[in-house]
Amino acid sequence: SLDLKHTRLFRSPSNTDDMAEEAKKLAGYAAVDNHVQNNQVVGVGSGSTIVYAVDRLAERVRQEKLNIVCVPTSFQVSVRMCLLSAVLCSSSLTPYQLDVAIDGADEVDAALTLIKGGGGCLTQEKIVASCAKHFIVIADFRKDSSALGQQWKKGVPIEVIPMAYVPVSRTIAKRFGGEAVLRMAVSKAGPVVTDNSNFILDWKFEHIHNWKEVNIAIKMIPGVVETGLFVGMAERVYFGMEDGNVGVR
Ligand code: ABF
Repeated sequence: SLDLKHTRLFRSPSNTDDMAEEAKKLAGYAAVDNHVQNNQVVGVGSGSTIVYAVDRLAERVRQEKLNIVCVPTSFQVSVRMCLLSAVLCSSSLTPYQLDVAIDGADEVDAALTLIKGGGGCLTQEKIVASCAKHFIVIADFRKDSSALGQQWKKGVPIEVIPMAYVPVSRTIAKRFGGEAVLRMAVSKAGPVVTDNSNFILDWKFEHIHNWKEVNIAIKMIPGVVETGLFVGMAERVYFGMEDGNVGVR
């Protein structure tokens, strides 16, 4: 079997400090060990934290000969999962009812409301999370906040149909304040295009909102595909902490 443990294949760039990497691993392993059993359909998100959960899932599949169907939301994760353990990956939500979905987040507040999409993926992740009996989130200590915006300063990602990004941006700023900025590719060659061929607006909000109400209101704006606000969806969040422990909320 391929030993990819020491590669940085699809892992976060080296600028993430080792403490955070270890914290991500703690959270990923804890979520898989506490929530994945044999004969399950498991949804898996994207990002760098989820890679550790994928590694642990693959390790358990091999060691315990688990029968798992994985529903990945990113090509990278499905490749890694297949390479590591030849887990059956379903490319679509044919198993519409998942037993558990595990995913990362950009920030988690006291009510377990999440900001997701900082990595450009949010819509398919929200769909997979919505189809799971249990949605489990994994994060390092830097994501653990008492209120959204406390640590994550890049705003709420909102996926929009490309032709509508200007009116959506203006409507959000007019109704809720702050500004919703079109996310540009690192090369500045043009806007970031999501896995669904849409654009992303990053809404830099100015104060705490009633996220349940705001999420619905933004979703209703014509042209909005999905918001990066996951309200009332996370059942449990595992935080890898700086001291080597795992916090659970
Ligand atoms: C995905 O990964 C996104 O929804 C979220 O923005 C990102 C978190 O990435 P990381 O785990 O690298 O912080 O779940």
